[in-house]
Amino acid sequence: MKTNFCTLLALIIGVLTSHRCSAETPNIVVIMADDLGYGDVSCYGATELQTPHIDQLAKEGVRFTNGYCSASTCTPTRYSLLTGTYAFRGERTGIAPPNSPAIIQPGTETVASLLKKAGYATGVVGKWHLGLGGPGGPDWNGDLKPGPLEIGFDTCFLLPTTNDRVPQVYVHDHRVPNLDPADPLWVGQKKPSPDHPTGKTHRDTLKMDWSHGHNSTIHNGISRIGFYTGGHAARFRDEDLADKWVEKSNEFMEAHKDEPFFLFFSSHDIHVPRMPHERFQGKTKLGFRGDAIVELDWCVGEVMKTLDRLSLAEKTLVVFCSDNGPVLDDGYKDGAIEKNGSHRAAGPFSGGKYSVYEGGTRTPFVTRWIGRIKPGVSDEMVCTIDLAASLAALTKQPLPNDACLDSFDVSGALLGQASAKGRDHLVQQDNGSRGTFGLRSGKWKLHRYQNKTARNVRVEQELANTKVPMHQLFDLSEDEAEKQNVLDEHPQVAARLQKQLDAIIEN
Ligand code: NG6
Ligand code: CA
Repeated sequence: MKTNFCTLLALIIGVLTSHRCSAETPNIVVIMADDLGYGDVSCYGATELQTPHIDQLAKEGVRFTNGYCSASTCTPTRYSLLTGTYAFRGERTGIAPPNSPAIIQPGTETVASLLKKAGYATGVVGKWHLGLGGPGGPDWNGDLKPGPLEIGFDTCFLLPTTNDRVPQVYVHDHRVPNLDPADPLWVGQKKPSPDHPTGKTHRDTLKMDWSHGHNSTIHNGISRIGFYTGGHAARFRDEDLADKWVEKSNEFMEAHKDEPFFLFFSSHDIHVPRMPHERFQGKTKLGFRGDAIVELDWCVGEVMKTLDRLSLAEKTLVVFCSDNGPVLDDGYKDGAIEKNGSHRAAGPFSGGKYSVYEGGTRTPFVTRWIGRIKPGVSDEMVCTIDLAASLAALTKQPLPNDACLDSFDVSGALLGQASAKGRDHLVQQDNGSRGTFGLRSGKWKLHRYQNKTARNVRVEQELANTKVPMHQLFDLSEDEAEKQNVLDEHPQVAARLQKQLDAIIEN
C-alpha cells in the first residue's frame, strides 16, 4: 500500500516536473554566411572546391533543399532574422550605409531578447550591418548605442557595417576598442579634404582594384564605400577578420559553457572585399572567392571543434545559413568571374544576390543537434525569418501579439521530425521595400517587379540586368530555374498569388 502510494506520488511529481521542464534549452549557435550561394558548398553540389566542415555538419544534421533567407541582400535578411518580421514592414531596412543609425529600435522583440527571457546568455560576433546609434547615427568616438545590447544581446563583438564600407574597426559592446582619443575616428560621405587619397586618385597603389563603386577611402590597400580618417590604432587588417570571429566566439562559448547560450556567429565571408587570410589564399582554383569559402568552412570547423572540446555537441542546436544568394563581381576585380570555370554559385537556380529569382534567397540551410536531430535531407520550406518563432516555441517563450509578425513556428521541421511541416508560402524581397517581390506558394512562384528590371539574373556575369514584365509566374516543380514564364497558361493561379502577395504586404 505504502509502495503504491509512493509510486503514485512519484508518478504525479514526475508528470508535473516533466511538464514544467518541457521547454528545451539547448545552446543555440546560428552561423550566417554572407553572400554564399546554394551551389557554393560541396554538400549542395559544388565540385570545384570542397567544404568538409559544412559537409560534416550536414551529414550529422538536416540539410534543407528548400531553405531560404528572406531577402537577397544583407540588411533586410538580418532585420528579418532578428525580428521575425518582413523587412518591408520596417523603415530604412534596405542596405545600410556606413553611418546608418540603429535600424531595429530598442524594445523590439528579437530572437536575442526572447532567448534572454528564456535564461540564455546572448552574444553576436561578426558582421552587423543593422546600424548603430540614435537618429544622428553612430558616435564613433563615444558610446555606440543603441545597438545589439539594446535589443537583447548581452554582448557583441562586431564589424559594424560590411567590410567594403568604412570604417575598418571593431565594435565591442558600446565602444570601438583601442581607439586613441588623440586620433579620433571620423566617418563621412564626402571627401574630408581635397588631398585625401582615394581609390580614384591613388588607384595604382591598390592591392586589389575596384570594378564599380568602392573607390573612396583606402585602407589596407583596398578602397571602400565612404570616407574616413583617424582611429588608426583601432583599425584591423581584412585578412584577420575570420580569425577574430573564431577567437571571440570561442571566448563567448567558453565563458557560458555551463548555462544555455545563444551565439549569432555572423561571418563576413564571402562578401567583398574578399581578402582571406594569407594561409587560405590560393587554396582553390576559383580565386579569392573560392578561398573565402574555404576560410568560412574552416570557421565552421573551429566552432564545431570548440563544441566538442567543451562537450557541448549534444547540447547545442547549430543552424548554418546565408544572408543572400551569390554574386561574382560585386565591385572588386578579384578574379571571381574569370576564375569561375564550371562552378555554379547558385546551384541549379537562376539569379543571385539582388534578385527575386530563387538564386537570390534559396541558400544553404543546415541544422544539427547531435542525439536529438535525426540526420537526413528535408524538402520542407524553412526560412531564416522563422528562427524567431521556432526558437521561442522550442524554449517555450510566448510571442507578444505585436512581435515576430511573419515568423512561423517550424521547429518540428528544423529538428527534422518526420511528419513536421515547414511553411507553405514565403515572400522573397530584394533590397528595401521598393516593390519588387517574389512569392513562393507551394510549387508556384510569382515575381512582381517595380522597375521591370530583374537585377543580376545571371550571377556568373557582372550585374546582368534583364528587362522583364511586371509579373511572371513559374512552376518550380517543373522549372526550378525559372526559365519558363507560365503566367498566360495559368491566369487564375497568377491572380490568386497576386492577391495573396498584396494581402501579406498590406497587412
Ligand atoms: C551595394 C554594393 C555592393 C555591396 C552591397 C551590400 C556598390 C556598387 N555595390 O550597394 O558591393 O556592398 O551594396 O551587400 O557599391 S550586402 O550583402 O551587405 O547586402
Ligand atoms: Ca550579404
